[in-house]
Amino acid sequence: MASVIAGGLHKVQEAIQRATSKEKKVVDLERDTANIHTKQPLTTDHGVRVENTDQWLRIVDDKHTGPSLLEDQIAREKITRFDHERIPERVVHARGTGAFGNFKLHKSLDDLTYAGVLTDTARNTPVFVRFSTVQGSRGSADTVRDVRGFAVKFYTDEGIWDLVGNNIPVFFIQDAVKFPDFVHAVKPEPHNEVPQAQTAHNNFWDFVYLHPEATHMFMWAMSDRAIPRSFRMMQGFGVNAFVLVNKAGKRHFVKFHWIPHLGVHSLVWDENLKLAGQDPDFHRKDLMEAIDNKIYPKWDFAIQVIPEEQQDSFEFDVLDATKIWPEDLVPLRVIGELELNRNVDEFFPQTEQVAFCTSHLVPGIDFSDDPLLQGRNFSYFDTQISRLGVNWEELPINRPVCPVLNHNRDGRMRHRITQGTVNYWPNRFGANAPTSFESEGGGFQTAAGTRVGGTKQRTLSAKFGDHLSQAQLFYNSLSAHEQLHVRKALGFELDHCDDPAVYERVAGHRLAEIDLPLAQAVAGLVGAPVPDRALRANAGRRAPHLSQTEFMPATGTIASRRVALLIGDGFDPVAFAGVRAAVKAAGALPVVVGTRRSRIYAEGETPSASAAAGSGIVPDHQLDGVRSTLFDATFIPGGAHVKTLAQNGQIRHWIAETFGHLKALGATGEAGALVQDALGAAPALQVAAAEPVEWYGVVTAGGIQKPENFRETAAIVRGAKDF
Ligand code: HDD
Repeated sequence: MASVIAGGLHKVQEAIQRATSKEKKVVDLERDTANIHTKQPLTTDHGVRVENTDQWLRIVDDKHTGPSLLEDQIAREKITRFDHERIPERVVHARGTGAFGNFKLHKSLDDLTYAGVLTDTARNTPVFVRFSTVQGSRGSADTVRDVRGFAVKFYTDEGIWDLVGNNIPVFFIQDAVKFPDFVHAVKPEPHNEVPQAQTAHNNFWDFVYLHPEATHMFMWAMSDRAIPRSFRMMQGFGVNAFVLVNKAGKRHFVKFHWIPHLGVHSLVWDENLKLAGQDPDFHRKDLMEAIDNKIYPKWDFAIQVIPEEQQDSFEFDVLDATKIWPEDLVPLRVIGELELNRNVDEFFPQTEQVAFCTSHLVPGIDFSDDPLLQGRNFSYFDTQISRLGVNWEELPINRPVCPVLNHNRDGRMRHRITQGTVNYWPNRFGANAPTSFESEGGGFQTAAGTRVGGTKQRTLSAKFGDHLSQAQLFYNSLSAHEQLHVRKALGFELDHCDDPAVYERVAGHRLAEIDLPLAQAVAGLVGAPVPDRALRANAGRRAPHLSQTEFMPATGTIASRRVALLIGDGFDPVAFAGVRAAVKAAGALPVVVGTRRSRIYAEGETPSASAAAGSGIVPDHQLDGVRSTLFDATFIPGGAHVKTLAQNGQIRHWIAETFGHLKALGATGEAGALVQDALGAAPALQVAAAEPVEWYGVVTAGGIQKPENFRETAAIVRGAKDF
């Protein structure tokens, strides 16, 4: 019998290994990629050419009517395949979008770990990142108030490392066994499957009231963090405490962070509500658009480290996922960079079939005893079997770029073919043996030498019991306008709860444990009894980097921002061309919105002459096709077109809405007066006198005008702030 110990790798594996580290996943996917835009004839799934896919085979009479024949195997194949196109959506994080990219380590962590991906600064590690919302179904809108998933699959030379995080650094629950209760409570209610993609309902707020451990996270979820402007403009957090192990076997606890180069930015709530209807794909299109335009989103990769022996040195338990490690106590170390630079070729086999597992670690990284992480390690692998089948790791998007060989066999849809006569270890050939880390620099070692002892109990350490300190810390650390937004978000959410047992207890009790003025304001808004005393002292402690206003790019940039240029016949071509060129030069995306999408003519151009001369502008959109909410800024050039624009209610609304959403508004020439006029008509909103008033300006060719120059200034300014 021939020996089963064959030398070398399969030729595809050899090609992958020969590729530069950046290209490894590209080469790996090529073998499963086909291009439909070819002259190749249409075939059945079994490869037979077909002559007709448009008419089902029938027996017909002379009028060409008659029954369809089951015999038509080609029609049956087409219909059957269609009938089975859907797979179960993810039980949470069902709606998402993804992209490929690259991870580059800048500073080796060889003092802390022997993981190649965290020590080898020469290598590039290909990644696939999937961003998601949590509550909504696959078809729900992007711009909802929700936590965003930030899941990163590293295709390392030592196997897959999945870092499955969120854009909020803490979690709702401490013990994984509570996850089904939590998800049932947050998802649409069981009797009517309402509401979709929202936490604004009785069950969610009932759950969080009954679980004080959820307080910290729900405060984050009520903040602007839960309504990001873009996936590209949010932080990511590994949330759980992991462990790094170095060559000497020393262990450190670690938390992982992603910090966006573009800064952390959010929409305002009114924009979210409108965008959910106007463009439910706003975030996924934003990511694809940026990558298509080569404005590749980037994040710094940073870690916080606590040596194992300092585990008990903090007020909080370092293994409690409802707690941050405040950065004044545990500073961040920036060690690398993530860039997303390639959109997927096809959504289903890539973004939908990608499957993450917290249990997928590479040697040198290990789990901590965080009780949430321990349970996650069970759940993810399990859910992938339900979604994709037991051989889900063979799918192109999920398989590693390093060789895979073991004695796991068979199961549904197995397609790897393993040659040889044995499928067990040890075997008489000594084939495919495990490798130890020490001798061959390979094998994953679980927490070598960790001693564990104790009694079986269903319990957590006493420090897990402090549920409110960090909720206060977070709220105290927000800027005044962020606090206002939290207040209004709570007002919105509890307004959607119609059971007094829910909104009265959250507003009157839970919030009074965090901040009395907050509790009073929200209780007043939602019709709960207004508390008259704080239920917990608030010493006003703050921590750095909890307010997102602290995450601005090092140098101000409008790169990748969408700027609308509004024009009608008779616009000023010089101002238009100048601003369009400047916007482009700054790396932003100018989008021309016209009163129609057919050619629009500048001042001095006559349609017939211009058409002949090939001039005029063909806008990207017409006014009915888009809304101000889809843009970060608007510019209106002067010119005779202003007369027409001024008579258009949609234009006036556009201007007021842009201003109300605190976006830059630019105008030259006659358009300045139009802007002033439209803003003078902006609705006056009531804001309590105690609230801080800031002013916002409008850039006109004449410089920045303070709002007192506008009619009904105070109302406009307060209205803008209050949107
Ligand atoms: Fe989870 C998906 C993030 C706790 C069970 N989770 C999922 C995804 C993200 C997170 C980003 C989507 C992955 C993708 O894009 O495919 N989950 C988190 C974070 C948590 C967390 C940051 C707290 C630190 N999750 C958590 C617990 C459990 C789960 C405690 C169960 C005990 N999560 C799942 C899941 C999902 C999932 C049911 C659904 C789809 C999937 O796994 O692949 O297994």
